[in-house]
Amino acid sequence: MSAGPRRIFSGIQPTGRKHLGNYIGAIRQYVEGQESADAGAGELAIYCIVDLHAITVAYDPEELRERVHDTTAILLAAGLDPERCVLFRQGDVRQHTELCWLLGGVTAWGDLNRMTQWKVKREQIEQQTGAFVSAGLFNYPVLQAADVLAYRATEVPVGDDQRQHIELTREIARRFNERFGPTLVEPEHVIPGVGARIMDLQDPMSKMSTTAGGESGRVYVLDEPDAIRKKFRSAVTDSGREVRRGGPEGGKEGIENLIEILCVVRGAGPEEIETEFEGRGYGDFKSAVGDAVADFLAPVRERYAELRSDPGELERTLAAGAESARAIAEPVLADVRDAMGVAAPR
Ligand code: AQP
Repeated sequence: MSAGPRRIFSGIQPTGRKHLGNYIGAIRQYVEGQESADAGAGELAIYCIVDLHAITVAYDPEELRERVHDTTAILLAAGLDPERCVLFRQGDVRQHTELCWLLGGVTAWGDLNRMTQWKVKREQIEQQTGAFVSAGLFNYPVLQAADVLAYRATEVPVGDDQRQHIELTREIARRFNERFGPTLVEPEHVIPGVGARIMDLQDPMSKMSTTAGGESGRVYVLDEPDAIRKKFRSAVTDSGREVRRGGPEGGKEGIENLIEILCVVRGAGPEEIETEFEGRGYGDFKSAVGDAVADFLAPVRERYAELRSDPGELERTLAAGAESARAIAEPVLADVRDAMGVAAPR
């Protein structure tokens, strides 16, 4: 189906404690999307806190509600403005779960079984005692496809780890349109050129992650400045002394990660940073990155504290967002039901 005006959609997990990778790879892009969407031309940015995805692994119901508020406050503190984007909680918009079921009819089991995130998470869970791997975890990418396709999104800003899921979303839309006629829009993923994969500070071969790796490798958006500086000072690098990217032979992934982080925080290019730190050694460089990140995140942390102290207002914001989201998604669902021949005809 041919796409309408630019429509941006992305979802984020209500883990509450978002890390620097989430911030640089995704949240920063959400704000840019909101800023660049031209409302006059019908362009719109839609962001969703995916509580329904969170229930696919072990969780506590009371805590989930709290973490949704944490994540909402982080997004608002980072610059999302409910007057200029649609911000809502996934569980408030039933169209997501309905579309997930309907899309199950055009999703290949084998495709889901090939998803890297499924394989990795399943293995992580199986290593725990009393491991329970839910069917929801297996179906996670179908719900993710429904999230995006329910809005006929044209763009999905995500970090590099979500590339495969967005490819599958495109495949599901294609298969649906071939089988039932042009109904859904195949979205493009938008992966930032710099900062799409921020690496763990203690294990620079692995991405910074909420569930894998230890606390010292992960910088939280809400960490105190001193904690941030300490984590960067102890970041794993290599036995060399030169602050420069490693090239294809590898071996300098730690330094490369720090250069990339500083590029994003300063809005600078890597050459500029390599020149500035020439001959200054790793200690100086790591301190400079820690200071820059602490300064970068401080205003977000301060705004967060204020926003998080008013859960009633956060709920009102989410409720208003859900109402707007339903108004966009329902006509798409009506088209999908009609095309598939389910439920009473319109
Ligand atoms: N290390 C990262 N670098 C850049 N972008 C990243 N993202 C995640 N990690 C990095 C992007 O952040 C967005 C929101 O992610 P999420 O909270 O929905 O969870 P996730 O993708 O599963 O990543 P997490 O938070 O690290 O959790 P786990 O431990 O489960 O992998 C997404 O756009 C993601 O690409």
